Amino acid sequence: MLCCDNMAEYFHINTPLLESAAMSKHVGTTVYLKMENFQPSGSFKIRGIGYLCQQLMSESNDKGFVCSSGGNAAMAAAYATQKMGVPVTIVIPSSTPHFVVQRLEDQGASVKIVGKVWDDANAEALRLVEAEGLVYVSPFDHPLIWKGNSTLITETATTLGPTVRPGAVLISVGGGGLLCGVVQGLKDVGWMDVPIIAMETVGADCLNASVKAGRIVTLDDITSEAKSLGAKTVSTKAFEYSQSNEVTIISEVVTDQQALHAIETFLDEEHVLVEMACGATLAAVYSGVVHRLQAKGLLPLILGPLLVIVCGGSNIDAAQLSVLKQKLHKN
Ligand code: PLV
Repeated sequence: MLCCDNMAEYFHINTPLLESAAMSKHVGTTVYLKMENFQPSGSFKIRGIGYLCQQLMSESNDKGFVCSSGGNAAMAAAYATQKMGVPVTIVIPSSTPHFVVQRLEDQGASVKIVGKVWDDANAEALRLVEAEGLVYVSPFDHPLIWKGNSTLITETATTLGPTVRPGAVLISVGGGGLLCGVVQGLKDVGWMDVPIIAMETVGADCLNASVKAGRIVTLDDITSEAKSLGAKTVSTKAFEYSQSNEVTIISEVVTDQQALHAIETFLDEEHVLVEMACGATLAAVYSGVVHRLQAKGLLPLILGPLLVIVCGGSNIDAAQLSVLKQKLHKN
């Protein structure tokens, strides 16, 4: 479905903001879930990627776009380009589940599987830009993506109304496009004092490693099963925000087991299946990260409503969930 604002048509929808009684009980304050899993393409990615594709449409000529992805940016790019009638080549690593390839092809995208992790696929996408003159679509690193992603927060502020202000925002971090969008959205609505809890998994923790080192570091490998968080290097803008005084970003890491436990609990309690990348966010509630931050004095003991960005993700189905259970419960 295409929606309209007063300026232009865009591809994302206004998603539900649900109060969760079960999660509120876990964390001891009201929890609002921003249900980005309901977006066309299955994740928040359509906000930024859809907006970027629209804005770059005139540059694409008849050659089209090339998008590197862990899976969800690809789903968004395939959706947007199909609506626009522009060809797209998607480059994904072998770690993206095969059923995603089928879904991308069903939407008319040409799919190339290159390398083991997203950074390998991205190198091939950049080569195609040079060799074939395709227009590059990054999954997270572009100001237009951040602008598109910022609508998540402006939309939430409109839904909550002027009297409600979150105590904190919980998100996942891959390359940092969601983080940059959320910071921009907080600026737009005057919520810059609202802390962001930026979640990653062990082995896909490029922001956390950089925050600890005080400089941008590149991970040797992606060892987490949360492949959609698997950028080896965080974007410069996201790192800069983590170091700046204008916004509070608390970088936290959970294990794959905690992320898996979170998606299982979310499925049981909310009846929604999301992927591991989103499980990292949810684990902050289910595995007590928020409580720990309160105990350390990094968050107030009496915390305002927690805004949880349910980023969603298509790299999961019942069979994939069983595979993850077997892999991770053995360890
Ligand atoms: N996934 C990107 C990057 O992968 C992609 O290509 O799909 N939650 C979900 C469900 C995601 O798919 C992603 C990013 C994130 C969170 C993190 O967003 P980011 O990259 O903007 O920090 C390698």
